[in-house]
Amino acid sequence: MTENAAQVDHRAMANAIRALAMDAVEAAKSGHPGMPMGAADIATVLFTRFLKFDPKAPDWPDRDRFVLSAGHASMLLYSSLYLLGYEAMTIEEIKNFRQLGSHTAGHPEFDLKAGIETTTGPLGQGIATAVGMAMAERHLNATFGDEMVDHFTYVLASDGDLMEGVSHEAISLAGHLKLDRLIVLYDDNHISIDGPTSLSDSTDTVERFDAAGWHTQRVDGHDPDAIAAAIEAARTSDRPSIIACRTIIGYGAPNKQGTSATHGAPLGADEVQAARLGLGWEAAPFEIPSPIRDAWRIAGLRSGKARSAWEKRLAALDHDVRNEFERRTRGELPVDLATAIRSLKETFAADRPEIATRKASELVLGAVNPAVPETIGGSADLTGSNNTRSPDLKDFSAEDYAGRYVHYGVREHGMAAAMNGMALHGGVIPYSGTFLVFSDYCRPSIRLAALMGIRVIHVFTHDSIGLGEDGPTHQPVEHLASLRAIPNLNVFRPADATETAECWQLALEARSRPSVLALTRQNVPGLRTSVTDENCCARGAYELAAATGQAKVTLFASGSEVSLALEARVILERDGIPTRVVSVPSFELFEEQSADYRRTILDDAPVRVAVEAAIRQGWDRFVGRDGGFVGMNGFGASAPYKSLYEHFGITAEAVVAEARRILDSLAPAEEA
Ligand SMILES: Cc1ncc(C[n+]2csc(CCOP(=O)(O)OP(=O)(O)O)c2C)c(N)n1
Repeated sequence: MTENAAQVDHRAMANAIRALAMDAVEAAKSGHPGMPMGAADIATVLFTRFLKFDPKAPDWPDRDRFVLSAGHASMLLYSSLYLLGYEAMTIEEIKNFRQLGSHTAGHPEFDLKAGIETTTGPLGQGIATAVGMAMAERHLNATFGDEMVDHFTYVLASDGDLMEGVSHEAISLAGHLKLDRLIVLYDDNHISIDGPTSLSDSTDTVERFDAAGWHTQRVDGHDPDAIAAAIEAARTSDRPSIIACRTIIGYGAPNKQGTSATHGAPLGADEVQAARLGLGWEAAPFEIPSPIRDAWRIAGLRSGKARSAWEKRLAALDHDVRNEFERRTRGELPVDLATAIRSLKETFAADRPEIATRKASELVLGAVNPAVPETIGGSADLTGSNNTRSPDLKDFSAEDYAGRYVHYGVREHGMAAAMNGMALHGGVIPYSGTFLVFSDYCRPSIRLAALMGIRVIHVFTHDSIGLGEDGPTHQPVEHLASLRAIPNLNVFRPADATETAECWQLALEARSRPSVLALTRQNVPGLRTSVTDENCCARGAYELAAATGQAKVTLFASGSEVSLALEARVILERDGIPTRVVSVPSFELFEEQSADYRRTILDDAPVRVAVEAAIRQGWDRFVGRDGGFVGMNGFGASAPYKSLYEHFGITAEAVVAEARRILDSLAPAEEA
C-alpha cells in the first residue's frame, strides 16, 4: 500500500468507494453494490477534481450541487461524503447503512448537513429535480451576478433514470432553456434489474439528448483522464451536457461484474473476498488506509479558498443587496407580504367580488409578486386558465434568466420536479399551475416535496365538476381526497377571494411543507364581510356563520360549496332549525389545532353534514360515520356546470334534505 497521500493514485481512491459500498451492503444484508462499484471512477474524478463544495459548510449557497439520480446507488454517495470529510457522515454512519435514524438510509434522503442535496430513489426524479436547481442557479446569477452565484449542477444518472418518462420532460426543458450549468454523467452500464437493457430498450440515448439540444460526449467510464477531459469540455459548453460514461456494473467483482447479479443484493462473502483480492484492497472491512483517506480529505478541502473568497465578496456587497441575498437564502419572507395581504383582504371585504377563486388568486399574485421578489411562477401551458401570471412578471427564458415566469410547456411532471429542485436550491419560492385533475401527473414529485419538507406551491385550478363542459376527463372527483392522503402536504380549498388571499399567505409562510391551492373555474360569491388581522384559514376549519341559538345542525363545506352551505343554512334557520356553517379550507391545519378548538368545531351540534363536489373520503373525520354527505359518488359528465350541480344533486336543497333526514332519524331517540 502507498505510504502517503501524495502517492495515492486515482485507482486506490476509487477502490475506497468500492470497498465501503461492498462492506456496507454486506453488513446491512441489503442494498445495491453494483452501481457504486461501477461508477466509482466517475464519482472520484468529479468529487476530487471538479466539484466546488466545502464539507465544513454544507449549506454554502454558491456550492456546486450534486444529485445522485439513481438513488439505489446510495452507498456511492455516502462513501464519497464520508471520504471527503462531511462531519455528519462518519464511518459509524457507513456501518449503520439502512438502519433506523442513520444519515445513510436505503435511498438518499435530503439532509444538507450530511451533504445530501435531495431525496432520490424513484428513478427519473433526480435528473428532473436537478433541472430546477440549474434554473434557480441561472435566475439568481442573473439577479445577484457572478460574484455571488456561479455554480454547476452535476447529476449521476442511470439507465433507469433515463428510461423514465419524466426524464424526457426534464431534458427537453433543460435543452430549450440552454441550462449550460447542468452536467449529467450517465452511468451507461447496459444493465438494469431484469438483465441487459437490450431486453427493453433500443434508444440511442446520446442522440436523444442531442435532439433535445444538449452537448453530448461518450467516454470510457473507467478512464479517469477521459472522464476529466469530458467534464472540462462540458463546463465550457453553452448548452446542458451529457457525458455517457461506459462502465461495467459491479466493477471489480470477478464473477458477478457486468451482470444484474451485482444490482440489488449483497455480493456474498466469497465474492467480496475475491473482489478485494482483484482490486488489491488489503484493508479490513470499513477500514480505509490513512494515505487514501488523507488523499480524499485533502480533496475535500480543495474549495475552502473559493469559499472564503466568496465570503469576502458577500461582506463587500452593498448593505441592502447583501441583506436581500441573505434573506432570500434563509428563506425568510419580506415584511411587506403581511401588509399586502391585509390590504387585499380589506378590498375584498369591501367589494365582496363574485369571482372565481382562480381569478382571486391572480389578484393575490398581483400583490404578492411585487412584495415577494423571490417567487418564480409558471404554468404547464395553461397560463390563461390557471391565472398564475401577474402583470409584473417577465418570462424566464434562455435569453433572460432574470425573468420570473416559466412556460413549462405541457410537462406537468417535469414542472413539479423542477419546482422541487428550485426550492431545494434555495433563494427562490416556486409556484406553478395546471388543472387539478392533472395533479396525478405531478404526484410523484409532490410526494417527494412533502417527504423532504420543502416549500413548493401548486396552483391547481378547475377543481371540480364546476369546470363544466370539458367533461369527466377534466373533472377531478377523487383528487382532493388523494392529495389530502399525502402526509405533510397542505391542501387548501378556499371558498372566496378573502380565503384565497389567506391560503396564499399560509402557503408562502409554510417553509417546511409544500402546498396545493385548489381553485375554481366558476365564479363564487364573496362571503367574508369583515376584515380581521387573524388569518381564519390558519385554523383549517372555522365557523363562518353561527346558528341562532343552540345549533342543531353543523354544515361543513369547502371551496365553491361553502356558499351552498350558507344558502342551506338560511332555509334551515327559516324553518326553525338552528344551523351553523363551518368553512373547511384545510383538513391538515385543522388537525393541528388544540383538542378544545377541534371539539368546538366538531361537536357543537347533533347533526353534521358535509358538502364538497368530490368524493366523501376524508369527510367522516368531520361528520362521523353516521353524518351526512352531499357530493360525488363517481365520475362527472360533460355539460354546463349549473346543470351538473343539479344533475348530481349538489344543491342547497339537497343539503337541507340531508340535514332533515338525519334530524328526523334522531328525533325518536331524543324523545325516548
Ligand atoms: C420509478 C422507479 N421504478 C422502479 C424502481 C425500482 N428500481 C430500482 S433500480 C431499478 C433499475 C436499475 O437499473 P439502472 O437504473 O440501470 O441501475 P443499475 O442497474 O445500473 O444500478 C429499478 C427498476 C425505482 N427505484 N424507481
